Amino acid sequence: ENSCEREDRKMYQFNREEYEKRMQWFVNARFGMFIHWGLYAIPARGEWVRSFEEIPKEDYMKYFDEFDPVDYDPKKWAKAAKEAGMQYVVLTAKHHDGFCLFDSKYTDFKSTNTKCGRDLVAEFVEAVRGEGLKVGLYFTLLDWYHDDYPHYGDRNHPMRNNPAYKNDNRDFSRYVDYMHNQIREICTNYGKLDLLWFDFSYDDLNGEAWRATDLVNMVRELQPGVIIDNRLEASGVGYGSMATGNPKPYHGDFVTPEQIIPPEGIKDVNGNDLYWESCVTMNGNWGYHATDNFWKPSQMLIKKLVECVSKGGNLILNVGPDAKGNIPDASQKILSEIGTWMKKNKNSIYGCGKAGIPKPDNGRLTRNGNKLYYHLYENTIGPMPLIGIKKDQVKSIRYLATGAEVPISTSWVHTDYPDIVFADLGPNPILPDGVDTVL
Ligand code: JFZ
Repeated sequence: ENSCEREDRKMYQFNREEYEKRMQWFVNARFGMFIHWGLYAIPARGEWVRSFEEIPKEDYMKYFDEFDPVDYDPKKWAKAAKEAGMQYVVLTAKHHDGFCLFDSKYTDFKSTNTKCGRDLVAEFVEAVRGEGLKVGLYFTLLDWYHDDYPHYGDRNHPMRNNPAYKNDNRDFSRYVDYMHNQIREICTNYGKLDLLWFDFSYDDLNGEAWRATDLVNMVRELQPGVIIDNRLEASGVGYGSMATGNPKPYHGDFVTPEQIIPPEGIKDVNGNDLYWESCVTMNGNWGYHATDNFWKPSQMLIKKLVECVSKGGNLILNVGPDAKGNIPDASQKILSEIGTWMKKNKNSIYGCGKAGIPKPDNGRLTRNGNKLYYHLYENTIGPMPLIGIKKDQVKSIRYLATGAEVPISTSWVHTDYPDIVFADLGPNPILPDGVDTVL
């Protein structure tokens, strides 16, 4: 099927009301899990290993021959996500190496043709839905396996123009047909998908080079409620036309800052907030890496989640399961520590957004309607000033984790500040949760 044959299709038209409606769950969720998993879990040097090490196709095939994730049990992944307080999970159905975790009829390079013989995506979507979470699939626009893909696609990498990979018979249009066909399979064979995460555009490979309008029309027809990232047009950097006030049909629904939290949230040219999701790794790699032990502490990641919410965005935190299909112990530990905090403090995350008050110097603010959540990061000496909050706006103050009352201070100490509300955290205020105490 090509673009001409699709003329009868209903063309996607931007509709603000439908847009806000389909974004509702995503905005309320605020916290998701990214899973990067594929053949590259075997070399265990990250998902770019084939490109970075310039591994020829024949040599990479040994991982295909070996692939046998005996411990693959996506119910465990889904449970781990849920326990951490995450509300959606996105799995790499296909990453840049071209290996499909789903049973595509357009390639032999797929999990069903390995020792494991399973459609890993089918089991995944079922497991995630089983936990009551939203389900998403990541799908690469690049494909280092397909003979018609022009080059390795890393703008900084020598392999991109490596003459050894020159092939005058490449037919890019044939590749795009292949890509569209596989996305049609993804959108047809796995039930209702909540999110699609396409990755990524660069140089002249963006937008209509992928026949993106056509692609989005197809996706919207097959999956009417799905939300789509912005990388059919933009990449990790750059917001795309969504921010210009003149969005292209394939602008996507949300912006995808990568390994960064946008300093001041993200707005379009007219000053309206855009939907965004920071994608962040727990160590320094997306795919499993055997020797990367630079794990971010869970206390820090909790603060990063709060930072995203306080700036009006989401956080999708990554895990890279190993070759057997297990989430690494270090990631598991981080997830459960975040979960402990989330169990008590989730109301300051779900459904919350910007507070509309400047960030206080001792923490961050999130808001849900008329409830303000004060994430306190520093002890105070004596009563704690609630800067930016007017007296008549404060009805009561509670510790979110315990429900315990925090009296409004009447101490003589601060009579010099008649307009500031002080919270009385007691004579020797100690933050009960140590790190991120929410009032
Ligand atoms: C991409 C992938 O290459 C990576 O493996 C991972 O899946 C991540 C979530 O997304 O990373 C990118 C994509 C684009 C840029 C940088 C990293 N970019 O354009 O700068």
